[in-house]
Amino acid sequence: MSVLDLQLNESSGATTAVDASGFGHHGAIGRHIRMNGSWADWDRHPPAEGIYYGADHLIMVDDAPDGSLDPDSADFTIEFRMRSTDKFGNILQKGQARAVGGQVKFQQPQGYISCMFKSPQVRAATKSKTFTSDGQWHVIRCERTASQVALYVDGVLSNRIRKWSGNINNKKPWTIGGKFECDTSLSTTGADSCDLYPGDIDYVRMWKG
Ligand SMILES: [Ca+2]
Ligand SMILES: [Ca+2]
Repeated sequence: MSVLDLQLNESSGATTAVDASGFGHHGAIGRHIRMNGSWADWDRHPPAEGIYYGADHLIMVDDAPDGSLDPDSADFTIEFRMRSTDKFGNILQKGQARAVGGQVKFQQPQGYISCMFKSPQVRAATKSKTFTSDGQWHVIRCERTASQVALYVDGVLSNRIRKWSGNINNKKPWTIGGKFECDTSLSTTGADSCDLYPGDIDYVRMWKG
């Protein structure tokens, strides 16, 4: 079942990313993000910059009280279309390292997209064998099932880890474009960078079960 369908086709200046899934999981569009009617464009803030922008650099979708945006123990698939030329940034995540209930995260260390599902008990992460920060559009799809986490790039299986990733349900929002709890002037955040994503995202879709 589709639980999130952000087409990101909003016009310039829009502040709400409409969810077409029917669940009403609309996103809040931060000020850094330029919408153009077709996709969303994030500006560039390297980790070394060290400035905390809060929600300005993010599209945030609140946690759903009914759990529909959490994997729980179910099959869970995430797909998005992205274009980037930088080798850093967290594209999409629900929760950070210290989140109670686990987390889900996509990042692109060295320009290779990775997908991680982490429950309180076990972590399953896999990294693309395809260089994804080459300035071309890529469809990234990560399928979490009872037996594996499988990562597809442009419809082709790129890598997988054959491992159950457990029961994941936290109270955190989905953040598109980086972390939210990452003000490094605070000792409590547990983050050394906001890992702000520079690039474009055409859409984000999720399915549960
Ligand atoms: Ca939740
Ligand atoms: Ca779009």
